[in-house]
Amino acid sequence: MRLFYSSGSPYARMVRVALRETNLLPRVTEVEATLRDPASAILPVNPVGRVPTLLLPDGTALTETVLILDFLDTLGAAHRLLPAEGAARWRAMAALGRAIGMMDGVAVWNRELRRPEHERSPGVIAQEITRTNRVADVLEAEAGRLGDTPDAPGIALLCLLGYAERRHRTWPWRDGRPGLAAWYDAMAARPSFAATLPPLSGL
Ligand SMILES: N[C@@H](CCC(=O)N[C@@H](CS)C(=O)NCC(=O)O)C(=O)O
Repeated sequence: MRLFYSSGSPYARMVRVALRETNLLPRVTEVEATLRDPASAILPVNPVGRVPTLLLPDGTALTETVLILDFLDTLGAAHRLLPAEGAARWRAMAALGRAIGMMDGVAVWNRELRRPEHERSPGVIAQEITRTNRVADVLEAEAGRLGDTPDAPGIALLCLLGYAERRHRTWPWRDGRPGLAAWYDAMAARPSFAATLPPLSGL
């Protein structure tokens, strides 16, 4: 299998951390790919052109982080990323969906900031700041319940906050959120996280 990723992508990092936590990395070749580029190595296998893309041996190209994380659980690793069934599975999916929804908001906010100033939408930025802080405040209120297991929801939240630390520092996410910050600092020490550190950006 081949995983197409870019080093700055928090979504691709979720899959890269999961591959390390499940010890599935030896079964996957990680391929760094360019984005928004007509010559990108992703395009011949996936016209969507986004990372993460996981190319299976039969040529199926799985795109979308949640689908890929769910697929990894079918490979028989001892460490599962999501419960196999029942209410626990849907609770974990809900937590994962919430982290991804928050990540989507941060990604839109970040994309606006990368535009020339005269092309930015103050309305979109304000909307995504509100969304992001709203979810972060709920997470802070529930921080005592965040476990220390690197399951799919935990990995997604960790990579989201890791993105805020390295590539979206305009958001002072730690302010007023000591529980979330303590959880992040403890989880960020994991080797899977250190091995996938994104480059710093100017934002
Ligand atoms: N919904 C997708 C989002 C993935 C995504 O937005 N990836 C970005 C990098 S962070 C990308 O590949 N952008 C390139 C593009 O939009 O062409 C997922 O969950 O995997």
